[in-house]
Amino acid sequence: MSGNPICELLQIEYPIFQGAMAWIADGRLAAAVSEAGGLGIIAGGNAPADYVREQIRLLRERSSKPFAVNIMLQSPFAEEIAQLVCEERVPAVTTGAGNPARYMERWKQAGIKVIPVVASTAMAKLMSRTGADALIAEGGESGGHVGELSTMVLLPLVSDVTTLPLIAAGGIGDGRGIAAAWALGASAVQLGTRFLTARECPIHPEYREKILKATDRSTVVTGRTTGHPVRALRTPFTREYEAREYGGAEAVELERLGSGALRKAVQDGDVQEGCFMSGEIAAMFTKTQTAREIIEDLVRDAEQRGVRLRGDCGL
Ligand code: TUI
Repeated sequence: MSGNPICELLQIEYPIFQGAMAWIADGRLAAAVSEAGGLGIIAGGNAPADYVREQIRLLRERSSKPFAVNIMLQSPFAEEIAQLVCEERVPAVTTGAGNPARYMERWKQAGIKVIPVVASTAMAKLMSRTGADALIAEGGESGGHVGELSTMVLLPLVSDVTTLPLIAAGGIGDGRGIAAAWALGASAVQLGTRFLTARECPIHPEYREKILKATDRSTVVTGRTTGHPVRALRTPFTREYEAREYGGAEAVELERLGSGALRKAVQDGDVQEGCFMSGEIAAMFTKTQTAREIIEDLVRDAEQRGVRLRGDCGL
């Protein structure tokens, strides 16, 4: 049986990525996921390069398995983190919220596997031409900064315009989602919201409680008028944001309101002013587990639905 292309590319056991959640996905969470056989990803978010260097160090103290660093391309520190990953020889980079073309050659020369997030077929074509090793096709069911298309539509359309291996993201929570992702053309999955429930995930207990209590109507997308739509749990913050957004507020006022709100949720559990980013799939999760339990659960569940994630991954 031929191996899974993503497991072969990254030398990982299971084709399961942990989403790169800004302020959340640190070296400890990523190490736990990589140690369990998935791909742990450190989120650069809006943090400076020194923070990312420290997280890489923390991860390497805990795991010698492959991992990735995610670069949020709208970060003021994107350039310095782009350089740092070369110096640190990180095995793989994922990117989000923009076009990483200007960094690709540098990363390829450093031997880094490059896996951009795409939210459209145009970006998928461009990234295929520019030398990406694989693509994460992320649908608007996901949490945080979202594109316009749903995973159900984006995946097969992207699959039609590229021969690169695809990682499906957005709306995946269990083996059913994995089986669906395979049917749509993916050979790996990325889950963010499910890893918010991991014991190793460094979020405020209030944040975790909100995720565990979420229902199917709990998330909302704000910021469409600014060009930076964000999906988060419905809270006083999103209600205030919506009131201003639909009351005709300028983008700068909205950006000011949003700035720092994610950090307030993650670190302070601030239920009034925090922005609790979350995917739609939060409604599916009712308990905390270790990262290893989550991965083992996903592998078992996918197998029961006819998708084999172990044993044929080329290791
Ligand atoms: O990037 C994400 N999700 C994120 S980033 C983030 S950090 C943040 N913090 C505070 C406020 C706002 C954001 C939180 N969540 N996902 C990956 C993703 N990338 N989704 C969509 C895209 C994307 C969008 C446009 C990728 C490429 C793209 O190309 C635009 C272009 O330049 O043509």
